[in-house]
Amino acid sequence: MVNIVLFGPPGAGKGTQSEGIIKKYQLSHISTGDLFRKHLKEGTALGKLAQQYMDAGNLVPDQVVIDMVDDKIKSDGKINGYIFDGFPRTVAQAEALDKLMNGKSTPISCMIALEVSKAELVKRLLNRGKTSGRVDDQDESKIQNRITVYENETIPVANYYKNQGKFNGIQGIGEVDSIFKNICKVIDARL
Ligand code: B4P
Repeated sequence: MVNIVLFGPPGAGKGTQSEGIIKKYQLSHISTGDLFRKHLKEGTALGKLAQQYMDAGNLVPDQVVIDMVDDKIKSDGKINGYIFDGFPRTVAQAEALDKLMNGKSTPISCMIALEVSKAELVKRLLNRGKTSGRVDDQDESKIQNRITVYENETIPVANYYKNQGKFNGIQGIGEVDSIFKNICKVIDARL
């Protein structure tokens, strides 16, 4: 069992790289962003609550995110492991995840952090905004806010995993396939 936290700023390529990782290692994918967008599409109360935060580029409150992940994990059967994509985004979420996974005797194996410059992030997200229909990708000031929120609230999560000796930084600029190969090297070393 291998449990991976895929980390990085908005637009770093977490969703993009998750696709290849899930296929290769047959892992269960938990993307909190995707889960919220599914709730939004289905018009659930959780979706409506999350929308106001997401559209502005702010984080959804911790307890809401933690409860949603908790529910998802409890409903899973036997699996090879998890890839957590876009979660945890705060130290409180990281602590809750540790509690959850340690309680199942399947701790987090490693964090893989995609490193991408701000200019490249803004370029990618504005470009995705042309076709994604995502409100948070269409306005540069919202994108800047997401990056600021990342710097203030999410970067401390990297230090949390550094202190546990689980942090692995990967250059996130370049061909998707070559970034994927570097990610696989980190995962293979943990299998
Ligand atoms: P997320 O859905 O997690 O999304 P993201 O940060 O926008 O993007 P990601 O890094 O996955 O980028 P992608 O691969 O798509 O979050 C959205 C919102 O949900 C948050 O702002 C927040 O409000 C809420 N939320 C989610 N989780 C939460 C949590 N735990 N706590 C609180 N709130 C939470 O890549 C982006 C673009 O780059 C794509 O167009 C892609 O094609 C392109 N790209 C990828 N790799 C590339 C490469 N190597 N070269 C060139 N382009 C590349």
